[in-house]
Amino acid sequence: MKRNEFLLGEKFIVPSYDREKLQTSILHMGTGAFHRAHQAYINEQYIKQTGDLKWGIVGSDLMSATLAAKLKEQDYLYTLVTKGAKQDDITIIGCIKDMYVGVHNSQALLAKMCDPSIRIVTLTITEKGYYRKDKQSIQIDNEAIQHDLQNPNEPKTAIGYLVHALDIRRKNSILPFTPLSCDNLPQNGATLKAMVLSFAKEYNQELYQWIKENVPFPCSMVDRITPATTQEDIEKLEKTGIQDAAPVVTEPFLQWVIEDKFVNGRPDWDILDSVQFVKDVAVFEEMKLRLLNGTHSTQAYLGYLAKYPYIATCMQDLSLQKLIRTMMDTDITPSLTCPPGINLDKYKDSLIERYKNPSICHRTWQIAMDGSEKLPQRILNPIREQLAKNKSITYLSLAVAAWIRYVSGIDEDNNKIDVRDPLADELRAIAEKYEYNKNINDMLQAYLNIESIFSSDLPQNEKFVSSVTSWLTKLYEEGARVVIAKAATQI
Ligand code: CS2
Repeated sequence: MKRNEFLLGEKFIVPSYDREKLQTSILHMGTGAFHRAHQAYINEQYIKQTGDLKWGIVGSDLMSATLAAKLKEQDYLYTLVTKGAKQDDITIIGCIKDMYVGVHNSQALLAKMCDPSIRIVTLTITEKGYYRKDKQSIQIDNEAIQHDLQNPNEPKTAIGYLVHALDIRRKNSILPFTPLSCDNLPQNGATLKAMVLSFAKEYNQELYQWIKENVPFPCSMVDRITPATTQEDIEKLEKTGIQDAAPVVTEPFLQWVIEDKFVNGRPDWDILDSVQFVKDVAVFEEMKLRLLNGTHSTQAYLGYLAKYPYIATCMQDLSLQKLIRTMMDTDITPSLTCPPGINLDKYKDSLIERYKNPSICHRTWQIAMDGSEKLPQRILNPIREQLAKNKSITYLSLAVAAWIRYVSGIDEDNNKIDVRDPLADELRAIAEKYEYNKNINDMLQAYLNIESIFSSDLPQNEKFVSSVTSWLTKLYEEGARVVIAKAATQI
């Protein structure tokens, strides 16, 4: 394939704007499928519609060179396949112009972040990339964080890069960039700020003060269901004549709600209907994190146990579909404030429709990853709020029980589950120690005693503990499919 060109049938397809002239002012950390389906797509549309060539993207990957190498081969162009229930749309994205690999050359990435041309640093580094100890503090004793405190020129973590790059910009009187978190965390901007400040405080008091006074950390809510690309996706695309080693497959739905707080300029992404700049993102974030991500995780654990490979398969089980829709109404909605301009009933119905999309093969196993980092904001915070209001926690507790059953590492046919989680070893060891279902009460207590997940309040809440115990017992005795079916008949 010729560089800078994509072969489609007999024609070469390239973006309609002059890519040579595109400047790069955004640096993105964590250039995975989600970023390429969401922010990069939005940015591409913005460039096409406005002709503004200031806002190209430089990608980065902190951990692996694999994707960067594939993209480099095709001059960073890639195909975005949008799969509707009826038809596919194909867009060639050109706004990522280059990519840095931290693990190979951290100095080059750091230097790029200090370049005055970089005005925004966006992040999709997943929940565990924030090294949260609690709301305000970073895991200061973590090996990678310690490494970054001691090696300012060669950081490893995103937080390390941000702090050291901001420090160099401060010392050279370069305007800071705006760090913009695009991860599924509550108050993601405030969380990023807290972790950056917690690190900076340990590193240099003056820098800490400067960041506090000069760097805004807008929150944002991001949404587009984007499964990991498979070999099959690549082969299917090849049949249409497009050779792309790194395409992305996504759904039609798209939303980005951003707090309007930038220090060094920003594109008017909101010329697109799917983007909004607002004063307060919190209500949007909570709605999405609980209604979408919370029910996604519930389907991931229950669905995996029930042998449903994809979210769309979960939705084919009408009992599970009913349970998830009811969970949204009874266990989640009472904990929410309705965001302006949103009709919650329509939003919930549309989530079910999105989950049903048969062309999106979103594996339950993929969503089940990193549950110890996801559960608190998706499931446990709503549980706390529902308990305080004396509202239902029935299905939220079922989600917790299914997670415990899943992280035990053995499925209902006694096969090993490939549990991917920073705490995977610890989680499996608990199940082994209590011999799985032989000692459910003690085993459950041991799980609930993991403070970084459940804090100290939930293990002491009788209603919560008894509800999870009862579901976990049923999951072990009857299996996930029966539990789902019986629960649905009681709705
Ligand atoms: C999913 C999200 O993998 C997961 O945990 O819940 O990636 C989800 O698909 C996105 O947040 C949708 O916007």
